[in-house]
Amino acid sequence: MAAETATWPASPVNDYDVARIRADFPILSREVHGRPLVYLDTGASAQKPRAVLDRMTGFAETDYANVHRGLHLLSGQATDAYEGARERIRAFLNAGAVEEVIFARNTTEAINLVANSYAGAFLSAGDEIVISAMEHHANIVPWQMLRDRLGVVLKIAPVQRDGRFDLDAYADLLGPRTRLVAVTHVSNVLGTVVPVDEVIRLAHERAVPVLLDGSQAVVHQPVDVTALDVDFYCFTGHKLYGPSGIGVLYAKRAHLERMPPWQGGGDMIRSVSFEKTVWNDLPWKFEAGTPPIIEAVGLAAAIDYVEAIGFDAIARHEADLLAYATERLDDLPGLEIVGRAPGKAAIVSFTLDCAHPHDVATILDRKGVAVRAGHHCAQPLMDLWDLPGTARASFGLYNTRGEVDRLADALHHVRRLFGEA
Ligand code: C6P
Repeated sequence: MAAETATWPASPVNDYDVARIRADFPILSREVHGRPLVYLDTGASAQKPRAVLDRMTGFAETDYANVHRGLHLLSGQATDAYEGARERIRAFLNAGAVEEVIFARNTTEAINLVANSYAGAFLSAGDEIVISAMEHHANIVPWQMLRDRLGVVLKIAPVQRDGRFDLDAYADLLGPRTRLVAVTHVSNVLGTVVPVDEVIRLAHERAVPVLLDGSQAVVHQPVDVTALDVDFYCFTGHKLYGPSGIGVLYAKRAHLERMPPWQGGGDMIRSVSFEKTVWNDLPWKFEAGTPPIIEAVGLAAAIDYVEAIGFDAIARHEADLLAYATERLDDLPGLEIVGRAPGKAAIVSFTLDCAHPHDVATILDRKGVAVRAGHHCAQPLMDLWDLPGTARASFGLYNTRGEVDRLADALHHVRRLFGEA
């Protein structure tokens, strides 16, 4: 079996009205250092359309109250809006039931929930968890904490130097002690789309459950958790053109029913006495304390917004941007793109031989171009590949070819400044 990668749909864009879409994002009309902003850091966090901002403000102005607690009208309306958002997310992921959709603060918290509750309860010393070499720290550190607590063993599936996930090597890691696979769906550094169908199939053949970190995936294409048959799927609202402070854990009901709660407090209980507490039903068993109410409503609005444009159109537009950016950046002497897996998402990490990634990002910023630089919370990958970090341009549904030109021009400027080493 060769190393493989999955592929986004891609064909030329002609009917995509990017100017109209940009008009939906108030921040995109601002200037940075006296120049029009070129925002190429959507992989870190996406900008928010007016529809999301208005929905959140409108809800706060007229409908806001705490949920599940009050008998008054507003609390009932807020509860309906909050639970309505859960249903919206269920439909977005094509989950079987709303009980399988848990709100968390972000992907990081969703993964910590699974690590503490599922793995904390059902794994023991010597059990193995398979992750990959291109994981974000959010999908490394919780398992390391569990390793220190329980003595579980972490196995690392390698990534090929061009960024492809190595399915053969991954399959070889699955053994009699493997109890969980936890890998990213799309790499935030390399843009690699992991062949998750195969990852899941191979794990399920051995009755091993799979967690996917969908942070960088749900923003580029529809995800169907039922068709994937994935056990746990996590994503974060702020990368999906929604607010920060909210994320989602999808989990199969059979797992959730067995799992103990991981945080205690209000809302996650049915009854409490000093002697005995009875947990609430799903999904609230995993939502202790006042949840991110306005943020849930905002996330539902973000999903409405993205789906109204349509993932087919977004994927085609982003594939066009990726192809154009790759072509322009390949023209730059001394620039090396890190991650060239076929069918990758619109994320371009690169190094320049004449300048450190931090210097690159600082100079680009002076030109109005916002990119991220550093280890991108994937330090083990940087160490493995002996990189000081990379600069990273990550594209969203509002970016344009003109912005790719601004990026390329600014990179030529960096080369001139640093003496074209
Ligand atoms: N990556 C980036 O610039 P949170 O912080 O929990 O919302 O998302 C964490 C996370 C988990 N997995 C992947 C694949 C991610 O890309 C991220 C966030 C940002 O790449 C910020 S570090």
